[in-house]
Amino acid sequence: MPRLAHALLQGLKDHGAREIFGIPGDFVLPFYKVIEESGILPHFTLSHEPAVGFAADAAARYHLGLGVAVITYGAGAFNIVNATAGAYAERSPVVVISGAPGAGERASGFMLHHQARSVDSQLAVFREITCDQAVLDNPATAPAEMARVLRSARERSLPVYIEFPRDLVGAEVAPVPVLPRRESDKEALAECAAEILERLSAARSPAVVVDVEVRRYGAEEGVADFARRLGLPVVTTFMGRGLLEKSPDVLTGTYMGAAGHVDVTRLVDESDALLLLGVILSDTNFALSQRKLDPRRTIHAFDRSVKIGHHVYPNLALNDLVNELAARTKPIAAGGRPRPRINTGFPKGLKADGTKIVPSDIATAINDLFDRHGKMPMTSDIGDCLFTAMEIENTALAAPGYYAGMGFGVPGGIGVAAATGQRPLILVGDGAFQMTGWELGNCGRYGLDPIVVLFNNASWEMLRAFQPESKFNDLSDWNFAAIAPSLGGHGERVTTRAELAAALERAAQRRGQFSLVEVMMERGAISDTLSRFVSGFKAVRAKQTRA
Ligand code: TPW
Ligand code: MG
Repeated sequence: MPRLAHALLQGLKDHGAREIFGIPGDFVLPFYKVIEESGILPHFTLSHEPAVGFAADAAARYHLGLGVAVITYGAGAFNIVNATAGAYAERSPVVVISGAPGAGERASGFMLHHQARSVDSQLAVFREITCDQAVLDNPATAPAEMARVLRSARERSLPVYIEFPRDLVGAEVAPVPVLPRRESDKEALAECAAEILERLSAARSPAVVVDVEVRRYGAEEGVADFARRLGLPVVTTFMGRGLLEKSPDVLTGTYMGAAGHVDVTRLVDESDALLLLGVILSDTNFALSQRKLDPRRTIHAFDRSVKIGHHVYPNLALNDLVNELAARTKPIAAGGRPRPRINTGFPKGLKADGTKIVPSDIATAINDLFDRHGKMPMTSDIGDCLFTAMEIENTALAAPGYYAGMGFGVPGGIGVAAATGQRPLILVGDGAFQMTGWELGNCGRYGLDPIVVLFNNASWEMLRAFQPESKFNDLSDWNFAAIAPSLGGHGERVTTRAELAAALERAAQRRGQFSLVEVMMERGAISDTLSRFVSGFKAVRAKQTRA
């Protein structure tokens, strides 16, 4: 019989986990020993638990398996709450495994170190931000509990919580089974797909909007295939930017309402049959719409249910729906419905001169870099860097576009590099870099060499854009490029377009250590996309206050 720790690790692997991120502590030291010595999954330690959570989240977003974060009880677990909440909001299947006191300690009558209020306060907190939980305090039931929780994570693409008492690491248990996936009801699926196709074919201007669940469930190719067959235009949400990277022929652009390209906005706002696939109906995605999402003209597939008009089909997996739609669709005859051609081109050909840099120049320089060296997978933090990313060619991107928690970019990029072996491009502002930029110091140990583009405006500029009168948004200049060598990387600071282009090219050539390109910009110099977003938001708010 395997031991509980081994069974858990093998169970994780069998459910699609590919690596572990973590920080040990005494409540999890025995499990950590097994992680290291068994070699069942590679593991990466970072410096602060928020980063562990972000890395596991970004890894899952990229390889579509499970992200795994292993932390200690209390101090470690409470430190990862925010990252777990973000993963929940953005539907990323992160398995949070926390060490915990053993049965004897729980009954000792002492308050235990790292304990907040009661021994179970931590479980109560994680109940709120995970979709399923297991406390492995009974070796007889632990395998079934683990199997259920890991299936939940996969099926719902949401974080789960496993609490592992440290005295049971060596307990003998049965292996963790992989439970069969719950099938969608065949009749409901057929009826639902037929109804959707009927609505789409009766519509004058149908369109498809895709968001993160389409990626989480690996349905990108299926959606592209279906859209191609019907000649339907597809747009991503703000949050879903980077989706359908490999199908530019069906993708029309990114919908940002008043902040986006007028033709893309019109396509969505004026559509009379809008198929929303895996879409989070959030303010960042839809607050700037010119027209409310009217249930009579929307079909919404999300969280394993499909809402059409005023009725709901429960328990339909997104992949099943997409496959069923494609299977029932004959390719339209040539000369069928023409897909609207919208040119939402992105800037290219940076004039490498002595002009000061503005955010859109960074997008241009990166587009040029991708032209020369091929696209790189990206992560972005929240800040103007994410709005600038909308001006970069549609490229795989993981970013907190909806939850908007700062600190994701750098550790997220480290997670992507560790999990996929690819070299990522990380976009981050100076404020966010102050939170988690240090984590770059861990790249050297693991041979990771991301390129980091740091938007340094010595400012919390996004906040300033909303509230220009406040002086607290002024940050000081920390000279981040100078810190890079002591973290094992290479740093350079650029202030002109010519320096920016040259520094990016050098970074692309330099392998084996991280490259930090610190781009100095004036306070107040924001991207066009952010500027439109802020004025759109202010207008919505003013309207709400008046109402
Ligand atoms: C964990 C609130 C949103 S954007 C922002 C703050 C403080 C400023 C970001 O500054 P940065 O980028 O990184 O220099 P830029 O382009 O605006 O200059 N705490 C957390 N998350 C959020 N979102 C905030 C505070 C915030
Ligand atoms: Mg800033």
